[in-house]
Amino acid sequence: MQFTKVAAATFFFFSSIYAAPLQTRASCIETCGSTCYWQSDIDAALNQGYSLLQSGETDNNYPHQYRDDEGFDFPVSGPYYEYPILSSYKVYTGGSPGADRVIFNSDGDFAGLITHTGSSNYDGFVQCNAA
Ligand code: 3AM
Repeated sequence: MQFTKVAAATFFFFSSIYAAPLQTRASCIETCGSTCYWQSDIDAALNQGYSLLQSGETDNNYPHQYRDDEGFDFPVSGPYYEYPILSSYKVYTGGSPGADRVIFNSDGDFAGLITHTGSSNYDGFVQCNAA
């Protein structure tokens, strides 16, 4: 009896530790490469990029205009701007931009997520996918 209780407690302890990373990303909505982002990650990246755009500032040259040479069909009109969204889920404030970008327009409307990961050209982009 005592052994069963200890075994059960041990099981629940380890299952809670190992399940935690899965649970914390369970609300992700869009996948770029192998990274799935929450709505809150996207909002945070967009807000940072748009606030820099409004103040005319940049971090490591971001945000900058995205010309949409790929011809993606975004639901809002341009001109478009790109800002890094990081696979660490931290807000970008300079340094390596990684491969993933949030695209927004001059009104700060969300246009989409795109990524260099999976593009046939090194500098090219593909659209991220619904989770
Ligand atoms: O700012 P963007 O992403 O439009 O061309 C890419 C990038 O332009 C390339 O370097 C430019 C300036 O940062 N680049 C940067 N990170 C990259 C990555 N992870 C990348 N190209 C491919 N993969």
